[in-house]
Amino acid sequence: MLIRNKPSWHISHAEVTPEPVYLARRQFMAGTLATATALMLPASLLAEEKGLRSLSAAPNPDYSTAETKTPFSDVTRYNNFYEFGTGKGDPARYAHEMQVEPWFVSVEGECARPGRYNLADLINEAALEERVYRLRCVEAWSMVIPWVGVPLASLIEKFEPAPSARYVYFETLHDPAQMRGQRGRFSTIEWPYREGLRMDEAVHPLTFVAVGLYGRVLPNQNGAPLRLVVPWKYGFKSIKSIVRIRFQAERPKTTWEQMAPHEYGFYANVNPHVDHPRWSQRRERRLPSGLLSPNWMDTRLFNGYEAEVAHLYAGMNLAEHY
Ligand SMILES: Nc1nc2c(c(=O)[nH]1)N[C@H]1C(S)=C(S)[C@@H](COP(=O)(O)O)O[C@H]1N2
Ligand SMILES: [Mo]
Repeated sequence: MLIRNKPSWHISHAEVTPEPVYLARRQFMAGTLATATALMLPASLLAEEKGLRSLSAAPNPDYSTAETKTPFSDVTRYNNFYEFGTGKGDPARYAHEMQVEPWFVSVEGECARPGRYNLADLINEAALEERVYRLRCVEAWSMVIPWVGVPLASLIEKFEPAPSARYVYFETLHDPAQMRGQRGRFSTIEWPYREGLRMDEAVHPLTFVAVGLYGRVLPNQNGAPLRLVVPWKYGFKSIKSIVRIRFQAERPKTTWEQMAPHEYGFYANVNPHVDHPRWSQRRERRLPSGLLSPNWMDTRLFNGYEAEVAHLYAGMNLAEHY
């Protein structure tokens, strides 16, 4: 007998699982078989990863979690980078339209060495390290990503900030010709994307600037060629494709805080006890996550970096300064 209409629950893995998650699962299965892994990987995925220049970086176990890493395919296909669209797949689809070499960073404000720097002269490739950090998005999903880069403090010291510089401000490239999300009147954000840190947060040893991930240069969708990584704060603080750094006395106006101050604060420290007005922050979906294995877990204060960073906020009411 020919059953024309399968019952609704009779669906294959591929149908219920978002494609990146499905591909990642195949990759994982291949790994457990331990042989001929490459044969089971989708050719396109391999090509994508191989197409990126590799970077050698010394693993830094002191600053790395041993948690299972989120596969390359999820890290590079499920992104927030509104300059290329608001869909999670938009950055992977369109970020190749951005030219990342050469790349210049303007350094301004209260420091002894302002100027327009060529990124190639700012990052010493021999000093690169790998750090495996958790990344917790304010939207309640998270990943574990092996970043390649240097501590932000090592970059900041080159510019010799003045004692009056209490904050560091960052800006992303604003170029509608290369960033389709910045074109037209459909864009919701007032560009460029802006972020900032208090100086003590900026020079904290956990605060990192990434130029790569998974041992390769950063894919454009992840914020090439230079992006911030602040692992104890919600992902929106980790600004991508940085072209401007300014040292200043006043607290900078940052993109999400300006757009919706009741929902997104300047501090944006990961905190399971302070809910977003429209959803709970108590738990998070660790990617890869699918309908059959959503992979929910408890969110930790300061994203699990409490021992390292809690002192920065001693005496502060975290519900008030969210
Ligand atoms: N310029 C810029 N930086 C950005 C964003 C953005 O839209 N534009 N999104 C932020 C958000 S909300 C998150 S969660 C992270 C996502 O980084 P990933 O795509 O590398 O995982 O980037 C952050 N940095
Ligand atoms: Mo985010």
